[in-house]
Amino acid sequence: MTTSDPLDPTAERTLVLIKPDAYARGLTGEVLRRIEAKGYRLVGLKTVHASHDLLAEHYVEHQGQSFFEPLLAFMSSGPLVAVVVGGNRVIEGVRSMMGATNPTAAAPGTIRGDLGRDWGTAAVENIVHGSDSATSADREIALWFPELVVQD
Ligand code: D4T
Repeated sequence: MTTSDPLDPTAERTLVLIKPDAYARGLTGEVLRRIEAKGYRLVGLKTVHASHDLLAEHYVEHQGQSFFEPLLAFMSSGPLVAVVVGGNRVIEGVRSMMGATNPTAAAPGTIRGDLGRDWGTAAVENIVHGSDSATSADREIALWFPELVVQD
């Protein structure tokens, strides 16, 4: 049982995106259920139909890759659910729950391994995003949830 307050702005947080494939397939609840069942807390949550500009900023590190535009087209193809998740070592924990990027290769038991598959599309549709470091989490939370960022 964690003793830290997940709404404490100094507690570790990560950004999770429940991607448009999962939203369209009605899997939002299942992904949230797994995160909550693991013991993490939902700090902020919203349904967003993301713009090309927001997604280009979110995925800026992939600019120039062949999959960049297909990825943005997929991610803006319908609503997604953006979630700030809190808890000790939550960044690492959510990445572990997600499984490998390629849903065919993702281990059974992981979110991508259990719920995702290859649909033969130009961009990998893999159910969920989670920040990969504390630096990424801070940047991504500021992008998707500016209202949660505490100014110094
Ligand atoms: P995200 O960022 O969505 O949590 O995924 P990962 O951290 O697991 O994977 P990533 O940053 O390498 O890729 C970001 C995003 O791009 C899609 N993608 C990736 C794709 O469509 N084609 C590709 O060849 C790769 C490598 C999937 C996830």
